[in-house]
Amino acid sequence: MSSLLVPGPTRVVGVLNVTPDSFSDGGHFLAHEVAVAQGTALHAAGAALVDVGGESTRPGAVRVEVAEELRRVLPVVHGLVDAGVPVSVDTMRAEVARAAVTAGAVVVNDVSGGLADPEMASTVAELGCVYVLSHWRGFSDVMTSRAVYDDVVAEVSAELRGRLDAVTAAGIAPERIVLDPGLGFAKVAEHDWALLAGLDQLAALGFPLLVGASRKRFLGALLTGPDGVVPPPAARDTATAAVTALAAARGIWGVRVHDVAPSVAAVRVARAWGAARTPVGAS
Ligand code: PMM
Repeated sequence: MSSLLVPGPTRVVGVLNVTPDSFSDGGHFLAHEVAVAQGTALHAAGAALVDVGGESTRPGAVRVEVAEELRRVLPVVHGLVDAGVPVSVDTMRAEVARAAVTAGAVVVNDVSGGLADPEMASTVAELGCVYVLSHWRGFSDVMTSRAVYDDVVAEVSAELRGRLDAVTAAGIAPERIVLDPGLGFAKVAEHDWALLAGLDQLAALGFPLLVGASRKRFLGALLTGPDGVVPPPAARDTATAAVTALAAARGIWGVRVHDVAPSVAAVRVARAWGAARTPVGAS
């Protein structure tokens, strides 16, 4: 088993988007050296992994060419690997996954769960790295219209099960897989909350879980003031850390966040709380 997946406290995965248009940090880290410095800082703040992405997945985003995605991501992966930072690559493309893992990335984080690129599962199987498989129902241009469920937790579980069967049939070792409910991907706020509340049901699939709530729309909606003003993404970090604390208390494998330090603190709180708990009735 990869050392990344041995049981332990909830890992904090730092987000590093090298895109001009990601919803919360787009355009901030376009220069490669700035991106490497930011990734190194996320690691120093306690991120177990830094997740480098070169294609925005926000609703309505247009796809980038593979050459452009490689141009954005690869120098940053190289720079972080050289600096000793464990790297994950956030991509839906097998070609980018292969290049990044060859450059030293240890995780492929595919928000499409292998659906966007038919070569992804066999490529990851061959690379032998950890694979984050997310729940997904379509690219950014159609995902909002596909946010329709009768029982979101049951349907996401079943669809993840289907993807697990497909990617393991393509050769990915089950012990290298992490599942992610894909908050915000073909989901509206009520779905995101139901999935967070249903983490135990998702855990019953038998795989480590990663949750990416950081700065997402459902937190913006939650924090909207009486004046109707939705706080901007960067003003949602405290709420993100609260999600981390609650998710860590459920014992999940990891959280993917933009602002690492508050989530590292939240994981510690959840751990200390759990360790101090005495069974009811114990003297
Ligand atoms: N969310 C975004 C991008 N990548 N990867 C995983 N595994 N889970 C997520 O929820 C997720 C992701 C959304 O965009 P962002 O990079 O701006 O947070």
